Amino acid sequence: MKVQVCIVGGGPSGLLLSQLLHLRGIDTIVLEKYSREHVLSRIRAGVLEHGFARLMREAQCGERMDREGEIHNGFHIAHDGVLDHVDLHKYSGGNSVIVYGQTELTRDLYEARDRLGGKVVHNAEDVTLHEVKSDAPFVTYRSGGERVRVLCDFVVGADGFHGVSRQSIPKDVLREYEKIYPFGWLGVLSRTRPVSPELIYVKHERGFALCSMRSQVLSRYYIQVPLTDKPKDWADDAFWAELRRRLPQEVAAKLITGPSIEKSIAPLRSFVAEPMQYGRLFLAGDAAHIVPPTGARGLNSAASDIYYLYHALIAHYQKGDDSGLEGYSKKALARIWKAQRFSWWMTMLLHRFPDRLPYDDELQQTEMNYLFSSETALRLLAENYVGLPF
Ligand code: RFL
Ligand code: PHB
Repeated sequence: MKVQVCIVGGGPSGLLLSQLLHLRGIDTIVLEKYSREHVLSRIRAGVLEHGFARLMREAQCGERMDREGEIHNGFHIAHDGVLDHVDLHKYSGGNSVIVYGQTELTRDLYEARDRLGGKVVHNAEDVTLHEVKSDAPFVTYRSGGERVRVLCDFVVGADGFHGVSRQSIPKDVLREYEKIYPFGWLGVLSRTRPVSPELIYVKHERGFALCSMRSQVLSRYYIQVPLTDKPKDWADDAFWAELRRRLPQEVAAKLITGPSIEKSIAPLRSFVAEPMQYGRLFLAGDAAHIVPPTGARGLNSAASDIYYLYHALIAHYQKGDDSGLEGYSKKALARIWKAQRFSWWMTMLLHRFPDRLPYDDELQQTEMNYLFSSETALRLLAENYVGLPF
C-alpha cells in the first residue's frame, strides 16, 4: 500500500491531522493499536482552548462541540477556606475555554473520518517504522495474522507517550527532559449534576482536588493521591468523603454524589523529547511531550503541533516549500515549553508535596496571595489558561 502520510496512533492528534490533510487532498492512513471502543473508553481531557476548537471547525468536526460544549468564561480556585474567582474573559482580553470531553471529540473525529472514507486501521499490531531517515520510509504492521507494508513520503508519530514512534529515534539523537511528581490524580466520573457551573481547583492541606464536568448531568472530580494508591483502594463513599473534606464548606454542602461510572489514577509527569523530527518522521502530541493535567494543556499542546505540521505538509505538497517541515521541531517546541512552564507552575501552586520544607509552604502561600492581589498575575494566568496563540 502507498500513501502520502502514514500516521501512527488514532488518538485525537492523529485523527485530527488525518482529517485536515484529507480535506486538502492529501492521502493518509491512520494505524491504531487498539479497537475504536477501547480508544473511546478512555476518559481524559475536558477543557479545550479556542485554538483547538478553531482547528476542529476547520476539520469540519466542530458542529457537535459547538452545540453541546459549554463555554466557560472563568473558573475558581479554592484555598484557605475561600473561593476566589479567575475571570478568564476579562483578564485574557475576551477569550474563554470550551468544556467538551476528549472522548466525545475523538468520537466526532472518527465519524468525520468515516464520512470521508478515511483509512483508519484498528488493532494494528506490532507497528514498526523503517528507513525514516531515507527518502523512502515505510511502516509495517500485522493485522489478522497478515503482515502489511505501507510505503509513504512521511511518517507522523502521534501514538502517545507509550508509542513506538519516539523510540524509533536513535538514543544519541534524542534528548529527553522529564520530571515525575510524587503523586497522582484519582479521577471519578459520575452521572450527577456538577457542584458548580464553573470548574473549581482546590488547594488544601490534605491535597489538591478538582471539580470538573462533561455536561450538566455528568461530573468529573479528581483528588490528589499517593502514587502507591490503586483505584480499588477507593470505594465510592471514601472518595466522596475525601473530596468533601477538601472543599470549602459552602461547596461541600452542595455536592451531589452518586455511583462512579469510571475511576482511574493518572500519575503526574512533565516530559519533553527533542527534536520532534528525525528524517521523515515527525512526532506530535503526547508522543513528544506530556504535562501534568493541572493546567489543562495536554491536548491543547497537541493542537499546536498538528497546526504547524498540517501547514508544513500543505506547503510541501502544494508549493514544494519545505521550510515549514524543516522548522517544525523548533517552532513546536517553543510553544510546548511555554505549556510546560504553565503546567508546572499550576501544579506547584496547588498540590501538597510530601517532602516540602516549611520554606516551600511559605512560598506557595505567598504565590497564592500574590495571584489574587495582582491583576497582572491574574492576566498571566488567564492568557496561559485560554491558550497562547499559535
Ligand atoms: P493519545 O490520546 O495518547 O493517543 C495516542 C494513540 O496512539 C495509540 N498507540 C498506538 N498506535 C499504534 N501503534 C502503537 N504502537 C501505539 N501505541 C499507542 C494509542 O492507543 C492512542 O489511541 O495521544 P494524543 O492523540 O497526542 O492526545 C493527547 C491527549 O490524549 C492528552 O494530551 C490529554 O488527554 C491530556 N489531558 C488534558 N489535556 C487538555 O488539553 N485538557 C485537559 O483538560 C486534560 N485533562 C488530560 C486531562 C489527561 C489525563 N490523563 C488521564 C493523562 C486529564 C487526565 C486525567
Ligand atoms: C477534566 O475535566 O478532566 C479536567 C479539567 C481541567 C483540568 C484537568 C482535567 O485541568
